[in-house]
Amino acid sequence: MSTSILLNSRSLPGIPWEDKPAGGRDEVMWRFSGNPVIARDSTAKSNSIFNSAVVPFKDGYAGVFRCDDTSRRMNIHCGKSPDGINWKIADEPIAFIKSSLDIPDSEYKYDPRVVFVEDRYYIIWCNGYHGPSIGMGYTFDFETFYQLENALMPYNRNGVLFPRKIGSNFALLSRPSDSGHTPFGDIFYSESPDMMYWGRHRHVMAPLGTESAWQSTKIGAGPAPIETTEGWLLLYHGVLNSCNGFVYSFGAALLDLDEPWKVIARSRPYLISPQKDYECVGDVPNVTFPCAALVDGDTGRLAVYYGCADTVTGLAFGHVAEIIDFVKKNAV
Ligand code: BMA
Repeated sequence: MSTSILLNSRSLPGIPWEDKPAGGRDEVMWRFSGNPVIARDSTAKSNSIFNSAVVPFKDGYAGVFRCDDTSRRMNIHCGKSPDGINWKIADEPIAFIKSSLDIPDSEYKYDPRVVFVEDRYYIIWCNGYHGPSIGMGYTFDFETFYQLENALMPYNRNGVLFPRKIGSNFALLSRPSDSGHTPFGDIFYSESPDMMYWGRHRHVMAPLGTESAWQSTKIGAGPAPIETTEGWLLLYHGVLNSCNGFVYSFGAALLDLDEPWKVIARSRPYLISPQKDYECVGDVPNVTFPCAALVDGDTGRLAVYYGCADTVTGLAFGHVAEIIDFVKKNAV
């Protein structure tokens, strides 16, 4: 396996990993045999833990987890793990310190992403402010958390930062939406010099038609894009509107390194779709929703954390080089 295609990925020898199971169909991504890796009741009051973000931290891992409680309030909690598999998630939500006093209170928080950029871990989430908007905060140590101004106005979801500046600006993907369950949605790109004022908005990708129906209703960025010599590898979810409601799968695209709103290639087939019981049965059936990816810069191993049926968290594995190959060979 050539691994030289990864750029700026640190070595992560302890990445959660299982080899591809022998036999069966030769799939590009395969699931952890211990799925779901995080159960719905892993905190004292959680109804469900899903659509959550994990990063390497110190000798292990830290994360920000979407925990809906038994009043079905949506919030985000901090968690730590020595191995990325066994997690201790705080019973109480993160108490953000507002970086300026007039930052409005959040009505709710959900679907976090965590991305290390320059000197700190940024947290991006769907923030309740007269509807869903793009909330933003940071931490240095996963002990103290600071909340910044909302990056974008409502209605918007699926805010995902790039792990480095593009030119001299921070860069963000997002998915403008409506106040409800949004039967449409394209991915857009924005830049900011200071993490406060965002502009230079560019269109990245739209849903596709019947030739790739898993992504025919709406799409949204998943984990932070992964930098490779072939472009930014972006895992993203796509939604199909069936007679029984939305079905969330995920696939991958390659974006231009210098102008990431330019799509180099995009896969027609999905990588993972809801097929296992824990992906098909839960509070919202038929959802696989990736929010985080760990990469080992030495081996090119990839471990993706994804929400399952809006109830539990799953883990799936693949090799970056094979996924890129898959995207190119099966490009729309
Ligand atoms: C979206 C968000 C996600 C959720 C998905 C499927 O609008 O609410 O958190 O996983 O719907 O229910």
